[in-house]
Amino acid sequence: MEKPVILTGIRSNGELTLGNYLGAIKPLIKMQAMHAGEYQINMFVPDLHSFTTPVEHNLLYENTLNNLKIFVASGLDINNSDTYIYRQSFISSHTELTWILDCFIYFGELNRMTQFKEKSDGKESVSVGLFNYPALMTADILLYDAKYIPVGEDQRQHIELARDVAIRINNQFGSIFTIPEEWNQQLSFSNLHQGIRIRSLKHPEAKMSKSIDDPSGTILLTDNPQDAAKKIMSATTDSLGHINYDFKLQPGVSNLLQIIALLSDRTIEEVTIEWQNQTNYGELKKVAADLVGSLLSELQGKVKSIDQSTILDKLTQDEESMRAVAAAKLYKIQQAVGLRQK
Ligand code: AQP
Repeated sequence: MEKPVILTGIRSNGELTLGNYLGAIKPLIKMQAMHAGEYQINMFVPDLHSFTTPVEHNLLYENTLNNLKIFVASGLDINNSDTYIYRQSFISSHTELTWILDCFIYFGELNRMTQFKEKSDGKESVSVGLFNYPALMTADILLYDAKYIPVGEDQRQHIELARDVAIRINNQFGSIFTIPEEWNQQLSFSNLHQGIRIRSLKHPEAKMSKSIDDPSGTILLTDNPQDAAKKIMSATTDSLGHINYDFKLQPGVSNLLQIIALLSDRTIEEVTIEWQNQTNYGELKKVAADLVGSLLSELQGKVKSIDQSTILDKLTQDEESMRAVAAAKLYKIQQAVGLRQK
């Protein structure tokens, strides 16, 4: 029997942030360590998704390869025979399936997506690509029959859409797609009680994001560790004067507790108990700054030692394998909708 698939991707629309690392890269690497052998792991770069918001097009190709280096430096074992890395645009079935799915996804569904609303808010012109982002993501997931998709909380609605669309198509045409697990199952598979959402250090009510211009609120994985520590030391907190994990009342403090828990591999409960009712925000920031500084120093050291040609060889090999898998799935749905003979 084929192994169940775990799939995740990160756009290369900018430099990766601490939010990407804690919300997507680290959970995937943990999963690889826990489940290699039992599951197939697809770690891909959605390079087509990368310009649903404006990017520096002359940097996109290199950014994709740099991101892959960061995954490897973070601990992704690309020599593991169940792990595949690939670029979305190198497998044309992704875009072909998207068109078919577009005809089974309702306008209202895409129009309700929080990410679309947030990213289009206040913009004079918004691309159709941004609107259709979740349909392409649904294709990314369904082409490979992915069951588990470890992503941050911000992607929850998109996973739910992929699940709804798989159910809708299977109901109409028979069993074509594997149905991704429900959100709560996704969380328990990652050993989480709730989705991870790292906030901006300056504006802790908003998520830390690579496409929003918020330099003092965002830690880039390429930041100099001393500069990153300074950003944490000047993070926005509050004037309540005690430390509690409560995103409504104390978003800045809670964000720091969350960063500490994730970087020290402890639960948020353990970290909260340690700090509960303490009053020294400076101490809390210092602990977070030290952990982030160590992460960045270690990661940046490893990135330097990674040989790009090994990554390119692995990409070429895996893209060929995944092209065949994706084409076979595409053919099934083409037959179902009447584009190919049954
Ligand atoms: N702040 C965050 N906290 C937790 N997880 C996060 N992710 C992103 N930001 C945070 C997770 O990282 C993965 C990358 O997703 P993406 O790059 O494909 O798209 P995105 O969700 O739009 O991520 P970004 O980095 O915030 O990009 P921009 O700024 O362009 O929107 C996903 O698993 C996401 O959940």
